Amino acid sequence: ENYAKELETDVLIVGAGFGGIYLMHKLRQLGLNCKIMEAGTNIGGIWHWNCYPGARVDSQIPVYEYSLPEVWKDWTWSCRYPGTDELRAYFEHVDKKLDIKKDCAFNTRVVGAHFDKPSGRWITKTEDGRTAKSKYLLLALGFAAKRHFPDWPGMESFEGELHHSSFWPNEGVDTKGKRVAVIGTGSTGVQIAQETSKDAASVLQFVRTPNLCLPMQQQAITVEEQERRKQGEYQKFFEYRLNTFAGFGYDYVEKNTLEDSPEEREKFYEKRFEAGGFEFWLANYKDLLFDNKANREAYNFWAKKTRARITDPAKREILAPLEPPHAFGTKRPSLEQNYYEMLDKPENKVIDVSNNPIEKIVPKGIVTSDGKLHECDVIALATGFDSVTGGMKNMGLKDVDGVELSEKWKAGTFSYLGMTLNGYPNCFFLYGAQGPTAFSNGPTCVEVQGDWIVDAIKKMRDEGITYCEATHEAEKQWREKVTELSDKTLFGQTKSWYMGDNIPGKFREQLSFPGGFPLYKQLTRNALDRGFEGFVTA
Ligand code: NA7
Repeated sequence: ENYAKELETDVLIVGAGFGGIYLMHKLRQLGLNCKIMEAGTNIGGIWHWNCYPGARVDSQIPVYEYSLPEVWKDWTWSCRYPGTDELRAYFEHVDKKLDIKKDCAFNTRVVGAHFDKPSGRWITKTEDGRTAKSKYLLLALGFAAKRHFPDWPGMESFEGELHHSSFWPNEGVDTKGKRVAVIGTGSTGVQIAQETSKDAASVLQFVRTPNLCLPMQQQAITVEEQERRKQGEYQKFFEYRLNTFAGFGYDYVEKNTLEDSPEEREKFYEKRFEAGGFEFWLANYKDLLFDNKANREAYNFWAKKTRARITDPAKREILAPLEPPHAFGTKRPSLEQNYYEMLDKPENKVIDVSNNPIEKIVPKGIVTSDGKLHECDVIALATGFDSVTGGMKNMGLKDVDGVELSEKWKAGTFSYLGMTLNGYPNCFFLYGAQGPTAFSNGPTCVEVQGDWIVDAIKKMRDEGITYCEATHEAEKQWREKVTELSDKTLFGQTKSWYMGDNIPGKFREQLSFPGGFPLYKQLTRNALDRGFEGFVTA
């Protein structure tokens, strides 16, 4: 039935990751018939695709999982930051508990969708010519649904193996004794470099912007400890995470950086840094991301710590310069495990491509603009994604007037509440444009937005509303809100995927809602409580 040439359902969800699964589970409880279309061959979203060497989540458990007791009660992890295999096993557990797969059509790529006004139905088309009719269309694509491949000439001529991180072969790539080039220093590049260095002859790390990595402080966790924490502590923790700025298990402290003496500050930083994970980023002084002077203090501390780990002076200047490449935390820090010690080894190379960009790929390796050939056997493109908006712009979505979303968003993104669009009645999306997305923990974000979407659909049903469309006026105000909040922060100063800078030609703007969960929840709740404020309903 899921693969019928013409499928009819109350709710069609696109994407079977954290977001799509949550929506299906909650909407089934309302008695709605739901189907998921998923391009991959299994549930798991990004974890279905991510199998590059060392792939591991950068948010500690239990923050990176569903708060649903029927799921967490009998699931245990082996460590604070689980890797792909464990995350995939988690999704199998989720399926066992929530019975998701039976309503999924896998290998099903959506290539178009439009709202048919006369019938009040969304018509969704797949790559292989099937269609689905649904009352609601829900988009749960994740923020990284479209890969970014640089357009260097010669990629096909490379004699070795070349893969984008999110298309890494499931069976793996043999890197033993090979020269492995890693392009990119985001979380992905750092993990690939660390992992492949274990058996590679050498790692060549290409650095356009050094990542201001934080120590992961990976730790095993016993089943006993988790069972103990489940008695009361977990429930409170999940409630707490909904009320933190970024939906993690910690939050900024109610103090500005310069209020503390240099000694107190040093102690404070030391504690946060050594705790590992994002604490130094998200549980720092509250002005870290708002004030350049405060930020510089944090950067100086980070640089001191990191520089001490690199003995090679040239590498030290590239990876942890005295002058910050950008304000600390305005690009997502990667979590590292001995990354700096690994790169410091003489056999591994650090290649600065900030002013000497990669020009082409040739059979033997990578050529930079100074004409130098960097010979290698494997190339890992850890070059990221057309983040946040790329996925939705790339699936043939059309508004009620037949205008493509890619056209609507060409010179700036407009949404209302980061979940709805003018011209797209009865369509909702999550973990995407102008939601808390980039500044949030994924599972927290999909639960907050998922609950809102489910409540909106329930309200429509209870009030006999069959048509619900955001106004353009409401979109304009939401965009202003996002911009106004962002302008108070330091994010706009830095070139990053948060601002759309990583994709040549992409419109530069704040792509996510940077106001934190408490404010986001309040604003989105208001819209519902005030009777679909900002929407036209019928
Ligand atoms: P990211 O974080 O977007 O990182 C991509 C990296 O690739 C980044 O270091 C880029 O440098 C680099 N890049 C991109 N294009 C080029 C070119 N043309 N030349 C050299 N280097 C280039 O992607 P990830 O996959 O690591 O992580 C994505 C998110 O997934 C991450 O934030 C987590 O939330 C999970 P740049 O920094 O732009 O100079």
